Amino acid sequence: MLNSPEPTRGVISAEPEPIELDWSKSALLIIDMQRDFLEPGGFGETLGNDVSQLSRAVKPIGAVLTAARDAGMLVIHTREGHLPDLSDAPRAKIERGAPSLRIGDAGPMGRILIRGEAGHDIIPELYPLDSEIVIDKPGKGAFYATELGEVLERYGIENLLVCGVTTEVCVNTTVREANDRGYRCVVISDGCASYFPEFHAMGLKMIKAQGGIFGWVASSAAVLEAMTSSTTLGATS
Ligand code: C5J
Repeated sequence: MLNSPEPTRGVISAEPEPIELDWSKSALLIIDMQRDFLEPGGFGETLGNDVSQLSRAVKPIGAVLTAARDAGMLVIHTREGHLPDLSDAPRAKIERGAPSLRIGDAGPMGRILIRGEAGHDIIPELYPLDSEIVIDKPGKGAFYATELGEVLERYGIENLLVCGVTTEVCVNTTVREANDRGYRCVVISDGCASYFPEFHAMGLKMIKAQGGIFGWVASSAAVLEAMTSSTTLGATS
């Protein structure tokens, strides 16, 4: 692929239809695989969620991450979280609901959803390499109040392979933001997860419905297959 003289294009068997991508204009975008969402004692659990629901996405993401690294594809990780003084955290976000701990409160992995705390960090299994880009975001969407747009422009990226958590919140919000900005998003179905399996299923369905109104959905196996057996079809995406 990128690291070889082979063609740099590949066709992913996706829904609602296959999509051909130029790998040199594609990036892997891993959304919020943080301890705060996946481990007990973090933000996700304070909201009353069963955090074990998210672990199923780790292996598929790991497989695609390894392939992307081997291929020299741009890899971007995001982390949802706030500055220690909470100046970037809307009161409406902090005050809502009745969580066991609120954003900024001290928890077993440090202050909940605060940058620099242990819980805010990415899980060890998917830890970014020094060479990879990490985007800190205060919102659910990865474009809002971040440098993501400039980074993608700088690297000439047109296509995003998107995975992470949670399917219906930060993954969906980011895909919608990306779609409006003209990016082709292929969402890796088993590389996403939700605390609510029915929201995961519906979140994917919303993306690929109506001819792919927000993007495409493909399994990690289909993405890996396309990455390892690139072909050219003459399409221009
Ligand atoms: C949530 C996220 N669910 N990363 N954040 O609050 O999806």
